[in-house]
Amino acid sequence: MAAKTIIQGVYEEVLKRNPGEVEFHQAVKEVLDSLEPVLDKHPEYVEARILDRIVEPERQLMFRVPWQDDKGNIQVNRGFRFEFNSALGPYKGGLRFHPTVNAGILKFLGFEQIFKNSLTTLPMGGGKGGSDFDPKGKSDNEVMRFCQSFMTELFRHIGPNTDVPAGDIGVGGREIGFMFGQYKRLRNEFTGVLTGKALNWGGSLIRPEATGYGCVYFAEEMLKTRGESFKGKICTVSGSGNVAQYTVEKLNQLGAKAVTLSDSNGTIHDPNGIDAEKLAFVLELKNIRRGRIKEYADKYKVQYLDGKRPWGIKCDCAFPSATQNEVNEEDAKTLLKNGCMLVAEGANMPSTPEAIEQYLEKKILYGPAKAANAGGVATSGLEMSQNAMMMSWSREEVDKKLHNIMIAIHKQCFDAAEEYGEPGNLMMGANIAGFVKVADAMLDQGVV
Ligand code: NDP
Ligand code: 2IT
Repeated sequence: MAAKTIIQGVYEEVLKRNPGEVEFHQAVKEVLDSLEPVLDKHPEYVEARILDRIVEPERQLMFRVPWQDDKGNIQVNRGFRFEFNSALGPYKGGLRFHPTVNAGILKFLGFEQIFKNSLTTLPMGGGKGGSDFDPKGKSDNEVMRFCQSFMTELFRHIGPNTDVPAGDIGVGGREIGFMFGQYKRLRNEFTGVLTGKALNWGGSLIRPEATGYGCVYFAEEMLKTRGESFKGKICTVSGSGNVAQYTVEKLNQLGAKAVTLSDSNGTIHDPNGIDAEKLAFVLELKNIRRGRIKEYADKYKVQYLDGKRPWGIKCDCAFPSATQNEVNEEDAKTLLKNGCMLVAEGANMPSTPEAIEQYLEKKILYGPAKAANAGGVATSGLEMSQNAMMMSWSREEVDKKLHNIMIAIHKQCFDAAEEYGEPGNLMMGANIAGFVKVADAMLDQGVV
């Protein structure tokens, strides 16, 4: 059977088995569509039905999370963990707490995580979890009670050699702390079961910075292929959370000028650049006071675009770092019209398929999420290594390892794109290089 027909068959089965899970369908389609030349070269993958197996999570957990709010009312949320693939190592991937979380969202994220983790060069399988709990507007005590209840079920399914969760949207240092405390209490064991921990109880230096720094390191490699650098480049960044914050910091360090940040309410545009001092204000605003980005516009007297995303602002490079499908076809056309020459994805699947088509057609530099934002999980892998050795590396050591990993990821994507006849197409390169490593491990391990 022709590779195209096989891929079509697997995709139709995914649609049938996972009705309504549109984000999952989207993530699967992008990967499958890249694999035609791989199946042509590797009939053994078809024989072993690797595609049919890889789109089905190894295990799916869904559970009730009851907790009591500050007024004494009982609240009920839903908890999930999708343990997608363990061919390369323990399941690894973040937890997302956001009201839009459902099975389809977490399956898209868990599926992406398999290939992303494969690209990191470290031994990690893929998984993702979370809850439809909304941390916005909740007190620290409410967040703690929720996290304790969530972990009271999750603890029996995870472990340092089984499944190692971390943060994602709505889950940062505070939430990881509460969940770690409850895990330790239930197991009577101090182990590296979560990553993104604080420094004084097993965390790794640079983990908070890693996704943003890594994304900029990756983009720097992309620029080098065209003899360019970040010096003087105007950059737009969306989001104002963990990934966005450290993307801006690294852009500043490399001589670029970051001019936007956003949240779900709107965008700020600071043509003079978000310098170190203004960024410190953003960190305090977002990580401690947990306020809205509009306050930046009020404080620094810059433009606030109510209800808008940053893609209408003229830039050389764009860093979508908020959420999935935040750049659509129209946005992509606007970016291109305004001369944007690079898009590097800090968020997971931030560009719609139609937006990606625009980037590829115009042959701008496009760094797909599973490669560009892999620095976060890679540094989680480094945190796991340090925990296993009961040692901690210096800031410089971790940063150097992260930087080298991002260079290696770029090389894998670049080389795979060449090898499979799509030079310069890092999306195909990422999908292929990420897939081949997992597929080979699955072949080695038999029908499991
Ligand atoms: P945070 O919770 O720290 O920040 C999320 C930011 O994105 C906030 O500014 C938030 O605004 C905005 N946002 C979230 N959802 C929406 C939405 N539906 N519409 C508009 N804005 C939205 O999360 P992170 O920075 O950790 O994550 C951002 C992205 O990066 C996600 O796609 C995540 O999966 C991805 N990622 C994260 C990694 C990590 O290590 N943390 C690693 C790799 C990828 P508001 O406060 O208004 O909700
Ligand atoms: O999407 C991601 O890669 C993350 N949220 C980080 C996962 C991790 O295990 O560090």
